[in-house]
Amino acid sequence: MKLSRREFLVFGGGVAGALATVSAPGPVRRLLPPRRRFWFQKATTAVPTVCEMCLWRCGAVAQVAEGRLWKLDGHPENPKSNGRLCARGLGGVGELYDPDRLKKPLIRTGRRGEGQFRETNWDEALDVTAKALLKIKEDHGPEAVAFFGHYAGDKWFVDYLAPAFGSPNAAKPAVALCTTPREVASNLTFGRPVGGHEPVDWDHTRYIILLGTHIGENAHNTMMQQFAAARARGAKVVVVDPRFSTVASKADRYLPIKPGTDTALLLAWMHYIIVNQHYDAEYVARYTEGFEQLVEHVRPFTPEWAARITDLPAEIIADVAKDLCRYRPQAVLVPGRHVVWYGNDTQRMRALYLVNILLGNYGRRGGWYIAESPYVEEYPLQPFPIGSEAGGCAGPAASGPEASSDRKPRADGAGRTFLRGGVAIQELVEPMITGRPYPIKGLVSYAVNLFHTLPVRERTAEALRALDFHVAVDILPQEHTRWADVVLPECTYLERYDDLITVPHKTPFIALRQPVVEPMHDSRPGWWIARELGIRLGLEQYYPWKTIEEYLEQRLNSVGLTLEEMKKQGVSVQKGRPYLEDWEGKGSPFRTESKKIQIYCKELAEAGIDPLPRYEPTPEPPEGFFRLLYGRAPMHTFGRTQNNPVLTRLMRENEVWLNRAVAAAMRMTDGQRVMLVNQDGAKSGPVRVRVTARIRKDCVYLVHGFGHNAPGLRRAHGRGASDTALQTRYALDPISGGAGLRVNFVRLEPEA
Ligand SMILES: Nc1nc2c(c(=O)[nH]1)N[C@H]1C(S)=C(S)[C@@H](COP(=O)(O)OP(=O)(O)OC[C@H]3O[C@@H](n4cnc5c(=O)[nH]c(N)nc54)[C@H](O)[C@@H]3O)O[C@H]1N2
Ligand SMILES: Nc1nc2c(c(=O)[nH]1)N[C@H]1C(S)=C(S)[C@@H](COP(=O)(O)OP(=O)(O)OC[C@H]3O[C@@H](n4cnc5c(=O)[nH]c(N)nc54)[C@H](O)[C@@H]3O)O[C@H]1N2
Ligand code: SF4
Ligand SMILES: [Mo]
Repeated sequence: MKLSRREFLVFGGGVAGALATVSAPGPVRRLLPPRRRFWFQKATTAVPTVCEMCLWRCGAVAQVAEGRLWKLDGHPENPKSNGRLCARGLGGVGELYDPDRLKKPLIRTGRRGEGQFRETNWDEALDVTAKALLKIKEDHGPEAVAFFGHYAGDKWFVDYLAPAFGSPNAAKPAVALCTTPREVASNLTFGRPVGGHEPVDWDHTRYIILLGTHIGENAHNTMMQQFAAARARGAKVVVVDPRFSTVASKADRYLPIKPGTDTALLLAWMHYIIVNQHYDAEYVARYTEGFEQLVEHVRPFTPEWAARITDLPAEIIADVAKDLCRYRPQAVLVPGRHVVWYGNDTQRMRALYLVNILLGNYGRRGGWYIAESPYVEEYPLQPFPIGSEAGGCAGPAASGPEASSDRKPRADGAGRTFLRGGVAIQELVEPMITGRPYPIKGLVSYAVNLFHTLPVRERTAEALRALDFHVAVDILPQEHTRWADVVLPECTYLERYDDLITVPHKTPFIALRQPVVEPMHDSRPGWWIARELGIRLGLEQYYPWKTIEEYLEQRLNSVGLTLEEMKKQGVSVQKGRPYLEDWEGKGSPFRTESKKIQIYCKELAEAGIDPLPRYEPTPEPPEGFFRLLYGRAPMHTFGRTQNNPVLTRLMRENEVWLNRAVAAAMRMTDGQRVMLVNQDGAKSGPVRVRVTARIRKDCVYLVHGFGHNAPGLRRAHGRGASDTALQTRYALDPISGGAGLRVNFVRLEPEA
């Protein structure tokens, strides 16, 4: 597909880059096809910054000329990018120059959801917002205003403005829909989080197992690079997935597991490794507690037992276990990231960790390294009235003191003591609808795609209808912005500073996001919006800094850096302690009570929960229905890039994957348009059918993020189907508060 000259002019050089999946940095000219060269006759300036086209946050280098961004490359020294960007990173140019962006502050004139607004200036928009939030605070207390956020800028709202305002209801809803179970399981087992950058020691591993996690479609840049390098080095790969994913096509073994049965497979692997005494006995004795209980626990879980549940041959289950032991400790089961699947997800993650532990790979070369955060001090602020403990998709944020309010409807306050950072989603919106345990009347939403991210859309709408006031800070006219009273247009990551990007890693590092061009339209950076709002809310004492430069300078000085230097280099890498040997004589890396790895989890036992993981079946699809599975496509991020002029050209809409034999029996043909209807009658589509042998017969598959119905997203509107629209149920993980989304079923109806 070729661009027209006009589109090229509008969207600049990023197009040339986006069509190649990755590109090395270098003189811009060399990377361009010769006939486009004339656009780049002028010299460009290279400005290092940080990509935010997804949450991985790679280092980027922007090529800028005459105030215009022409191209983005990967930062060569940033460990996240290692000189490259993924297709979405390259397509950041399209986000900056998307003509559909929010351009001016808006005030609602019609009913919520109607999308009727008038344009206004920043003063009025901020004054109206502050007045409404203060009124709610006066009438109901500060906790009656909730703050939802995601992405880097949520620091200014969820982690800063909310606790300064005094609201404990500061949440990153994406957490409970993404990583919570693996983080909670990791904290219970190792006393450490997994963290935003999965600490798999790709550089040395020889045997890799991927459960679900679909690297390559899940396009986290460095992980794709490291996976490819490991594979090229000869590492063996096993993929367990009901769908023959892209990465399955690179695997030595593909296990088409029955959806929802992974815990049984993991238990059988433990059984095999223990019964055959193939585990790392020295490691287990030295670093773990509770192995004896595990030996008893897994006795019944033979490969034959698991074969009946998982639909996989017992010999293959045993073979893989044998191989794992042959390659240990350079053998690793990768944690995955989106791990809210069926509701029993913390236990599945515990099971995955336990197999790794038997292989003795945590803290060992070729297994899991021990990730540490870089050292850098926070800006010295006077303490907030309450602590901030919201976590991000990338794991729990730095937690402050426990929130003092006993009137908080948060999951950790409601008896689920294991929940840190993640918030069970029903506890986010119920108080808005029912006023119980106390009312939430106001919402500040920052970069959360409420209607695409949260399941049970009808309830989200009900909650938004019930609010006294909703202010949305976004860059695009997404559906939820139509449900706001005030809409504040933020500028994109390419037009602003954010707080320092600090990454727990093998080599912990700090990176700087800085503007590469001036803010377009009447948009403003998040830090500025939050600060201006804070001052209008009477919170000046928490904003002793006047400019973001001043704030960043102070933080950087704490590690002997200056802003001037960081603006040039973009990144500063520190030394880590990735392996157990680096900890010899320096205390235990395991921050559990016993300072050992908890195979048997006492904390769970005390709470009356299985201290060792057990397989729990998930309900089967009713007759005529398929389980709805979903995942990523490499050229899109969630529901935020379907309008991106560059990325839309790479993938315009999603398709519903349907097994070939099933399609034949149903007389469905490839490319046919259908509506998807779920068990509760919710519909989405029309969407094209992709008839394929690459999926089991009991499920169908959609790429998440399509099926937009906001008219302002002119390119995305009406294209494809939305998995979220079909998720009218979820299975709550009782340990972490995560919401398992793969418990919805759909049937296909030919389009009328
Ligand atoms: N391009 C792109 N990349 C992204 C993102 C993006 O938006 N776009 N988002 C990023 C984020 S925040 C996240 S959380 C990650 C998510 O990416 P992952 O963590 O890799 O997501 P998963 O949900 O584990 O993987 C989806 C796969 O699980 C398979 N699957 C479904 N059910 C089962 C089952 O019962 N058992 C097994 N074994 N497999 C199953 C599906 O067929 C699909 O191939 O992606 C990240 N990377
Ligand atoms: N059905 C279903 N639900 C899911 C998932 C799924 O696969 N299927 N995945 C889950 C997972 S793993 C995750 S991590 C979450 C992701 O959840 P979200 O982060 O909510 O997903 P996005 O669609 O990326 O929404 C980002 C929002 O921020 C806006 N935005 C983008 N850039 C900026 C910016 O610079 N500033 C501001 N102010 N706004 C910006 C976008 O327009 C969009 O409205 O979704 C979860 N929910
Ligand atoms: S993985 Fe891609 S989109 Fe995400 S930060 Fe890196 S380059 Fe940007
Ligand atoms: Mo995620």
